[in-house]
Amino acid sequence: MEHLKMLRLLSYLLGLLIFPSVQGGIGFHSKDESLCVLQDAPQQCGSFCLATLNPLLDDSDNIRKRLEEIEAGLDSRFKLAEEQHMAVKSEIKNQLQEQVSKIITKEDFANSIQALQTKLDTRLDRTEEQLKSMKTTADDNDKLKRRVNTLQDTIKNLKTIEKTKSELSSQLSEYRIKLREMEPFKVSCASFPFGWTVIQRRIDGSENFHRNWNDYKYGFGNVRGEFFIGLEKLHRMTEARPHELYIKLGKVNGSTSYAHYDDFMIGSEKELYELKNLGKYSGEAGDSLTYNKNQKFTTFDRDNDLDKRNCAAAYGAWWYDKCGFSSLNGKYSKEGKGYGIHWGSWHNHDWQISLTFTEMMIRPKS
Ligand SMILES: [Ca+2]
Repeated sequence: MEHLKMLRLLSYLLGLLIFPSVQGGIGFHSKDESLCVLQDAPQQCGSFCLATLNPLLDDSDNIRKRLEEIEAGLDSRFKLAEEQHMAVKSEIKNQLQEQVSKIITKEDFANSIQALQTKLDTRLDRTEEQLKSMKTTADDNDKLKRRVNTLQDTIKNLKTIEKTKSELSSQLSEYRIKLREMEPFKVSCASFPFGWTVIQRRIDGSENFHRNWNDYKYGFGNVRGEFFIGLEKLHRMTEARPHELYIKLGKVNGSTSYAHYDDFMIGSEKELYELKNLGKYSGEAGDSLTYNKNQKFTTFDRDNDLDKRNCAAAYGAWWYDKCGFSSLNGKYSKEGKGYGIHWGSWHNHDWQISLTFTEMMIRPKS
């Protein structure tokens, strides 16, 4: 019996050794059920066990096949996983490349270049406009310079013309007169009215008119400025042919007027240079001389007037009656005030008014 128990134990241990790893995994029942029960006949024992083991051994093949299938499945899943990993990796790579390409694409670069080009073009356009403007300004400056030069030349020419005109005018404003039994003498021509010879001029008080008989006989002063032609010349000129008398007058305020007599004649020294004739008055200043017609000439040293006093001593040399209403050789007053140069009919016989301009002119009657 001891031997039987030992065999059964050995069989059990053998089963444990052969199938230690397939318990529960291959449907082998092992709990308390006896797997290899030795029968009474020992000679049948071996065959019995083999009969029991054979199916188990057959199952091991199945198990191996299953394991191989499992392994193959694992390989397949591993390959699939690897493929998926590669796919994901590839997708991420593509996405990264796409993102990178989105950050800097050719189009963006081209747009950037285009924007820069536009900015550059704008700046260039402005610079070109500024250059054009500067060039225009420079051209204008050149034009102005040329105009200034032209104007300067014109001014020079005008000055030359003015000088020539002045010289010609000076030459033309004077001419020499040769009268019977007299040395030739210069006389002044009036600029206006044209064709008149100036015989007396007061313009600035530069000449002394408080002079004696002899001075008035021969004349004095500068024919280009203030002067008196001389009574002897007036006698010779007006004796030779009939003359008109034109008198221009001016006040300190710039106003002017005139008086015209159409038949002016002066007597000889023997006649005391009498105002022999005047003719008819015309003009705007009024007639302040006809009253003195046929009167002798009086100077402070030759009293030929009809007044008790010497009218010339008070009012300057003139043809006086009991004095009169005019005195163009009186004292000069630059302020135009006081007893001096008078033409009463022009300033309401206000003797406080003194004229500051006179020109007596004669011309032969036509
Ligand atoms: Ca007198």
